[in-house]
Amino acid sequence: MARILITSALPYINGIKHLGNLAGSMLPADAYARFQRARGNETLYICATDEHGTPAELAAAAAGQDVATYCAEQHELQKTIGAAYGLSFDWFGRSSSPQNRELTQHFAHVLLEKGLIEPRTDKMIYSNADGRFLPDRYVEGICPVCSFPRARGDQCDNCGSLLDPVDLIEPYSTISGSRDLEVRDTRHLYLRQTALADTIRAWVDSKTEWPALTKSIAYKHLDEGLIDRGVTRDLSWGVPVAYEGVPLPGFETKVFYVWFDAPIEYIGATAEWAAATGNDWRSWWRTDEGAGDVRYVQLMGKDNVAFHSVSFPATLLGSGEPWKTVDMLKSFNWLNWYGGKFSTSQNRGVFMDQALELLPADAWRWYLLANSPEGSDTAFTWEQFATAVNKDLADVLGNFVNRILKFCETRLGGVVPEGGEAGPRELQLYADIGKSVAELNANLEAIEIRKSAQAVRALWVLGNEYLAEAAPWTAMKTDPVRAGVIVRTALNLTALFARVSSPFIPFAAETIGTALGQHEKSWPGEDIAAELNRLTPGAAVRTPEVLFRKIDDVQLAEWGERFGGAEA
Ligand code: B3M
Ligand code: ZN
Repeated sequence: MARILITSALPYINGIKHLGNLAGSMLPADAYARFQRARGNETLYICATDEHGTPAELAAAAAGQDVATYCAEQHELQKTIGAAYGLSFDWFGRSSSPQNRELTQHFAHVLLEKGLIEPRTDKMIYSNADGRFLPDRYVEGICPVCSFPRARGDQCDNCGSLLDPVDLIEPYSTISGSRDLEVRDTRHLYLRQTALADTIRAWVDSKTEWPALTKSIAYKHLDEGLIDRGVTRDLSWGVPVAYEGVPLPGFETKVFYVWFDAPIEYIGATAEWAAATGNDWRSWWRTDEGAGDVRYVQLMGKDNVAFHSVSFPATLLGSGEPWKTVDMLKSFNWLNWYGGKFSTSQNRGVFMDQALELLPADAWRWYLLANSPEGSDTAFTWEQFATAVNKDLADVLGNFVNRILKFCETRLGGVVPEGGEAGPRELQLYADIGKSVAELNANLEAIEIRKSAQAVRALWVLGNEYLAEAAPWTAMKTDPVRAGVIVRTALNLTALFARVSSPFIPFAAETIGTALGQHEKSWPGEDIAAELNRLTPGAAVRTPEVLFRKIDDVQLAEWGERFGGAEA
C-alpha cells in the first residue's frame, strides 16, 4: 500500500469560486484522490482557504465586514459548496490557523538564522491620500511588460508577469483611486532566492516526471533569473513577523506576505487535520519521521506554478530541514468562458453556487473533467456542456443502466438471474473491459484527466455494444437461460461502471451501486471475469430514478441569456 499526499491550490477567501477554479485544481485532485483511495492506497487530500493578503482585506472592506469575520464566513461557505460538489477533502483548513502561524514563523526564523532571509530597506509605494503603504493589490497601473492598463501590484492578469508595485506605470490606489502616491523607504524581510537559484535548479532538474507545462514555467522563471523576494508587508491582517511570541524588532506592524504563508498552509492544514483527528502530520511531511515513502502530488492552475516550483521550494530547501517536497506537480491551463475570462463584475461565466442551481454536481464534474484544460486553454460553451450531459451521461451511461435494470425488473422479477455459463461473447467482453480498465488505470495514475474520462466513456460504450449485440430481449424468446447469462453479465457491468465512474460522478455512482445492492467501493482488480461475476445470483436489484436529465433547447437559451454566451 502506497501513501499518497495530494494538495490542490488553496482557493482565495475572497468570494465563491467560478468553474474555472474548480476545473484547474480541486476537481481533478478530487478525482485522483478518489481513485487512489479506491485502489486501497493510504491517501490524504488536503486543501484550505487562502485567507491573508490584500485580496482578503479588500473583499472584507467591500462587504462592510471586519476581515476576521469575513474570512470565517467565507470559509464555511466554500467548505459547504465544496461538499456539494463531492470534493472529498480529508481536511479543508484555513491559512489563518494557529498551526500555519507557528509553521510560517518557524520557517522564517530558520531562514533568518541561515542568512537566507534578511532585512533590507526598500522603496515602496506610499499613498498620501490613504495615509499608508500600498502593497500588492492595493495599487494598480499599466503593466510594464504588456501595457495592460489594469495590472495589479503583484501580478499582471493579462501576461502573467510577477510584478512589484513600483514597476507599475501611472499607478493609482485601489482604496481611494488616488494618484497622489510617492515612493518611500520601508524595511522588509527578503528571501534570498538568488542565493538558492542553483539548489532550486538542480531540484527542478531532478523532477523528470513533471509535465511539459509545469517544467516550461519553472525553467522560464529560472532562466529569467530569480530575484530576491520581499516576504513581509505593511498590513495588519496576516501572520505576525514574530517568533515564539516575540515580534522581530522593527517589524511590529508588519505581517508575512500571503504568498509566503499560503503554501506553508499545506503543512499547516495537515497539522490541523492531525489535531482534529488524532493523527500524526509529521509522518506526511518530515522525511526523517516517515514521509520518505510518501508520494506528494500537487495540482494547480498555471498561474500558480512559479510559486510552487521556485518560491515554496526555496522556503523548504533553504531551511535545510528534512521537509517533504512535491514529487508530481500537475498544472492546468485556463478554462475560459467563450474565449474570454470568467468575470464576476461583468456577469460572465458560472460560479460554483449558481451552477448547482441549474444541474446536479455530477453533470458539472463530468463536463469539467472530460474537457479538462490540460493541453491548452479550453473554452466553455453551453453546446459542449449539453453534449457532455445529453450524450455521454444520459444516452451512453444513463440509458444503459436504465435499460438493463428495467428489463431485469419487468422480465426477470428484479433479481440477478441464476444459472447458465458465460459464452464466447462474454469472454470477448472480459478481454475488452480488461483492456479498457488497464488504460483507465494508467491514465488516472498519470493524472491525464481528459484521457481518463475518455477511457471511462469507452467502458460505457462497450456495455452498450454488448447489450445491443447479445440482445437479451431476443434470447428471452428462445433461450431463457442464455438471456439470464446476458442480464447477469450486464448487471455486473453496471456495478463495475459504478466503481470506475466514482472518481468522476460520485453521486450517480452511489445511486447505481445502491440500486444493485452493491456496497463494493474498491477499484476493480485484474481478474475481470471475477469482477463481472460479483453480484450474488438471486439478489434483488431495482431501477434507480432517472440518473441524468437531458438539457433541452429552452434551458440552453435561458442559461445563455442569464450567464452570457456566444455574444459575450
Ligand atoms: N490562493 C491563488 C489562487 O487562488 C492562491 C493559491 C495559493 S496555493 C498555496 O489561484
Ligand atoms: Zn502584463
